[in-house]
Amino acid sequence: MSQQLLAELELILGKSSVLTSENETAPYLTDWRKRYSGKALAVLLPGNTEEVAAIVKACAKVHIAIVPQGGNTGFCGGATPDNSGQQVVLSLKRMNQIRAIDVSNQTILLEAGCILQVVQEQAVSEGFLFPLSLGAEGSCMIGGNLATNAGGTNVLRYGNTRDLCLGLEVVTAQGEIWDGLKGLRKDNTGYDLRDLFIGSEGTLGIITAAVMKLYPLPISQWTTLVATEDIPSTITLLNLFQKRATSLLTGFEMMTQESLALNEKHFPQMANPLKNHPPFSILIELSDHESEEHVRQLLESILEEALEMGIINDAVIASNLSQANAFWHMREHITLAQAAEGANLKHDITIPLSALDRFIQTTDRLMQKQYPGIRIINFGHLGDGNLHYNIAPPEGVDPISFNATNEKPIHELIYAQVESCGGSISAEHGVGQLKLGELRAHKGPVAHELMKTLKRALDPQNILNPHKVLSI
Ligand code: FAD
Ligand code: 2HG
Ligand code: ZN
Repeated sequence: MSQQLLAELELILGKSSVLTSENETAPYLTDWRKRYSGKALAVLLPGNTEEVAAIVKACAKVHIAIVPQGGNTGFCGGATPDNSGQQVVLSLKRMNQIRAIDVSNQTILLEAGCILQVVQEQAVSEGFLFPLSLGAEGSCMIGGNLATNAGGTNVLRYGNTRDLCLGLEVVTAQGEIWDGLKGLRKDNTGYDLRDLFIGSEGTLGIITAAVMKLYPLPISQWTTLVATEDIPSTITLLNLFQKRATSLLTGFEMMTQESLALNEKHFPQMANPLKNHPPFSILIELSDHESEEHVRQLLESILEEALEMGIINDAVIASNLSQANAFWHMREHITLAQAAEGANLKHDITIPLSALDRFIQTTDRLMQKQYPGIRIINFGHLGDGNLHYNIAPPEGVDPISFNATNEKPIHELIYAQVESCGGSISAEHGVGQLKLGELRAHKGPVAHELMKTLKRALDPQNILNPHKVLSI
């Protein structure tokens, strides 16, 4: 049966786009963190939407499950097949055409396999900003960004991927093509199908193309690194920037002393320019459409006010683009420093800003009490209330054996605090297979059952990315 399917897939795609040998398929079978590995009947590389539809029809006929994959940078194992060797991985990487830029509508129509950085660069070359920005932008793809509703560093000004999307083209679990690419800013014709597919992590449909919003390119961006003593003063600082800079505030990122110490251990060239290793280093970006002078003066004046209020101790303003980039590299390298240090436990959470201090104080205390010497690598998009509250074992302890014993109770401890503070267990990375077990408790039985009802209705054979997000 498998041989028959492979022959049919080769007819649809051509032999060279059906990968079956071990060395060709290997890069698609393990995730970025090297936490999940699987096997696949084949890795398929369709070149257009009709081919995707034909693949789904062929697989549906023989009940073979399909795992969609973009850049394979996801953190929750959503793009990795199981171990049965009976699933196919469908990589969108060959579908990487930017189909059109509509200058009047300020939109870009592109295929799911476009690499995010290529989209950003294309937008700039046409005088626009495509604001989605994240550390993996050199390899993640727009279809993956949509399927995970990715966040990143510009969310507090432009929203997450969902907010940037005006339309989708999707191949359904029956192999039908839904053309929802009108790109309208208003469309109240019943249920919002677009929003259903965004963030569904390949479990409801395969995204093949999208219409995304573009924005005017700012004239000038200014970046500063600021030292704060504690979370309450950091939030007062955020509120001050929100009040005085309003929509000019495009980034507000937090890095703890421990996060930057780990960075410096693995990347000594990335020393914190702020003096005396402050408890919190805050990276703030303003983007202006008026003039360089206007934004610089505004930034200096807000920082002066913050100093007078006693909510910051020190500040460094990037004097040129390369210094601003160095600040951003420092922020983005924390993930890489953690990877270099060894396996770690990720908690990508959101907490209402009003409960953030309580969350950190209580959780830090409980963690240290329960696991003396534990390393809490806490950083993230503080402007969105989104913490990457990551955990590494005490210095010198083997992470693999530590995690084998302690992963579950650590997740439970942290997620209990997230719940009690009214937060979410996934701010931006999604659920995949990593948080499958926790989702039911977190969503509550009614929401969880509604999700299952949708999944059964749209994919009754359960062939689209089964056992990801939901286990049915
Ligand atoms: P993949 O990893 O290939 O897939 C992710 C999920 O989407 C899987 O479930 C897959 O089945 C599904 N999928 C992929 N393509 C499609 C499609 N066309 N149709 C349907 N389903 C599909 N994430 C953030 O949100 N914010 C960050 O700041 C951030 N920073 C990161 C930094 C680094 C260094 C790394 C490695 C990752 C980071 N991520 C971040 C996580 C990751 O980059 C995002 O989740 C990204 O959106 C995944 O895109 P991808 O193309 O790699 O998707
Ligand atoms: C970021 O904000 C990413 O840099 C990665 O979401 C977070 O490594 C992480 O846990
Ligand atoms: Zn993040």
